Amino acid sequence: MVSLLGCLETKNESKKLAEIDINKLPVETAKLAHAPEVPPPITRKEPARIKIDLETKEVTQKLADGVDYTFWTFGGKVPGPFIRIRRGDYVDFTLSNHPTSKMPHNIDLHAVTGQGGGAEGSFTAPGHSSTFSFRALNAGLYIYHCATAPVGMHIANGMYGLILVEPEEGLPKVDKEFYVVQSEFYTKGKFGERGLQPFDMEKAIREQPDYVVFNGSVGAMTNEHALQATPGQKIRIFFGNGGPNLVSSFHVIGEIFDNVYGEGGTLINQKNVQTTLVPAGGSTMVDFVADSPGTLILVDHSIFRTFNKGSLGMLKIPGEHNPSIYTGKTVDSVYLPEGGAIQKMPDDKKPVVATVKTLEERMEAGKNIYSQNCAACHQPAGQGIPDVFPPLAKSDYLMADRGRSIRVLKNGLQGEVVVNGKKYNNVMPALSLTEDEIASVLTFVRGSWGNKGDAVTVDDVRKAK
Ligand code: HEC
Ligand SMILES: [Cu+2]
Repeated sequence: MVSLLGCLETKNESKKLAEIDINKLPVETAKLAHAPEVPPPITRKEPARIKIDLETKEVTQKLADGVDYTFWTFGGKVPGPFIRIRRGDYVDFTLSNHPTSKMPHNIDLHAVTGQGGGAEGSFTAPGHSSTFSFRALNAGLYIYHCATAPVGMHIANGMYGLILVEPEEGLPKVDKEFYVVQSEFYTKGKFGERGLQPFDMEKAIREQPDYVVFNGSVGAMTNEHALQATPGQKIRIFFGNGGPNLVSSFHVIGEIFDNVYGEGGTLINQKNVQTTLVPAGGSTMVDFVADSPGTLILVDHSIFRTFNKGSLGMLKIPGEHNPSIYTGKTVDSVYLPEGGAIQKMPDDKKPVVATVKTLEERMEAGKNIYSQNCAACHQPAGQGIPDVFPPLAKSDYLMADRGRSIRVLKNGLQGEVVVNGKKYNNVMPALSLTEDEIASVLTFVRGSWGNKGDAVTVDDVRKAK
């Protein structure tokens, strides 16, 4: 009964919020902050109309010492910026996709009540902008992420961040707020292997990351980048888990959380907590007082991730070390990452590749490969996006030259091409598909959506140079 009443109340409140005339609201531009910073608390007592501009950009940056990675980002960094609004605010959200992007992107904000959390209204091809608006009906701390297919890949490449919707009365005041997001990276090379590391889809599907990190890279919050506080300060950590796969056992070595806002809701649902569970695509808020000077260590207490994969951050509280609370070995000797080398398993067995034989099997396999690898750009029914991604449905370019279409898939394509009388001048990346996969996907696209081509065999693919 009580819960039913509660539920009805929330409904009525949401209705009231939705009735506020958006044209009478004061207009503001949202203040965004990059991790570990948090924009200041909102002091407004009334809702506002908030303008948010976010840019998606693909950038190559450091993942660990000596290791680079091409991140797909919101705002040029991982995680994307912290967004802070107030319940009842009406948000005009513009997503711009940088012209140098290879991929279309969008945004699903878990704070949005509406189709795809905004994903549908924000789907944006490179060099374009999209705007949609939403009302913040629920307070809480929410993940946002890209939801363009293949969704897992966009998240795995760095596309997530946090949006805080403050309750009308605000959150209890603290002295210092930090923004931390955990996530995993899946690379072709093992942990620490030097150079520019590409994304590894196989490992991502198996949920076996090489890196588990806080704020986008190994060491983003250690040593000279450590978080700083002074003794006695009340501290709040806004903690998100971008995933894409792992659940975090968030713990701060040397502290106890006085308050936990479980799963990023607005209720303090537990006090005096050691480790709190944060689901993938979820969040938490924790409050504690930095009572004792020293270096607190933020970890995922699934502990191999911390010592071998990077999920380690530091919060330094200067002052005289208090040996009755924190003694023994120094931090550096205890927490020196051991690396991933010892984790290699013997792999002397070769995988058995399932061979596709009949035309039906080829079409079926090709359809799957298409939806996972091509649909994000060429669109689910092969219709393409004007000026950016050429159509495959009824494409004269595709159908005119079988060998050429095989080469497009083997090597990628750039420079000007003319498809059905329209010019395109973009980049199609080489997708590193196997010969078998190329045969299947080409058989599928050349035999679908009104295209009437013959099957492409592995032998054809092998011969095309
Ligand atoms: C990242 C976006 C992207 C992905 C993913 C992608 N393509 Fe393309 N594709 C392009 C672009 C851009 C062009 C045009 C390149 C140019 O302008 O030179 C293109 C061109 C083509 C063409 C030749 C032009 C035409 O319309 O016939 C074919 C065929 C093609 N792609 C097939 C595929 C297939 C099959 C897949 C999946 C296995 C795929 N593409 C995945 C972006 C993409
Ligand atoms: Cu994306």
